Amino acid sequence: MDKIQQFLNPEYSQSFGASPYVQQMGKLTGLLYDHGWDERNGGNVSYRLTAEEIKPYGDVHARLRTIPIDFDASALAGSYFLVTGTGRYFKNVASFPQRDTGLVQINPDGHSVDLFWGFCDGGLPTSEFSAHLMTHIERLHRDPNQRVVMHCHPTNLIALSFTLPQNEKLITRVLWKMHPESIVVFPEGIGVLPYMTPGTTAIGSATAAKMHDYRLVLWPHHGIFAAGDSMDEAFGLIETVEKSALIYTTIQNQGGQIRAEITDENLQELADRFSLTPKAEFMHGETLAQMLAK
Ligand code: 2HA
Ligand code: ZN
Repeated sequence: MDKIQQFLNPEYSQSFGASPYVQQMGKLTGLLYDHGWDERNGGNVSYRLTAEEIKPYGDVHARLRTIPIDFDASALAGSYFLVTGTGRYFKNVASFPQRDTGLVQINPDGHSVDLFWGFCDGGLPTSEFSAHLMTHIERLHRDPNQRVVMHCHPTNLIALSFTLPQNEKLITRVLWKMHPESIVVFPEGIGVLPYMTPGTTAIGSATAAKMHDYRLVLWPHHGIFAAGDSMDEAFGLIETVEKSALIYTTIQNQGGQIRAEITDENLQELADRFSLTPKAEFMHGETLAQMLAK
């Protein structure tokens, strides 16, 4: 079908800007901003879409330009991503989606993407696009429904990366013991990288390697990466982790002395009640009082 036929065919007449995908992107980036987790141009989100899903929209079928990427994403060849733009402010995305987000498709050779919608002022995908795409590749091996990668700067979680040892077992157990929801929402725990320079393929591949075992990866002193099968799932993972980190901060503000806690037995009861298989080696260890005394 040529472009004029496409334009005249009512089946292809909807505008992608009005699609639920763009609407959700605007809503969630706004919520991330409202929570204070994406100051200025902080944060980035990518949302994998299929050819079937974008087909009904009339304004996404002409290639606008080709954008190089600095690693081999051929494992995602043909996939579409609605992605936030580099330097764009999350507080603005809902009002200017066609400027601050773009719909791209990964080219067969994996070294470039074609832009089909958005970035209308010449914009480019997020500086963390390699970390996003590598994470999508890794998570798709674990979960064929993998859809969303979300990065943001949750304040209490970042603070905790300065005051706790950067140890996956210890950080996971502290977060699990802050609130019963935590182990239910992320029974596999949270991956922790060393501090690394953002926007590099090195942090991208290190993040993706952690995504083999986790859906949440802490970037110490910087923020978090979350992967999920929907916007709600990725956002929900981050919300739950940050709520636990807020309780940790509040405990410190109340003097930090632990007099009672969610025990390892309590964690096991939660696992049994919700039929979870938490990471076994994280289920037993020091008490919260011992962990926080260091
Ligand atoms: O997009 O958050 O990590 C800005 C960032 C980089
Ligand atoms: Zn960041």
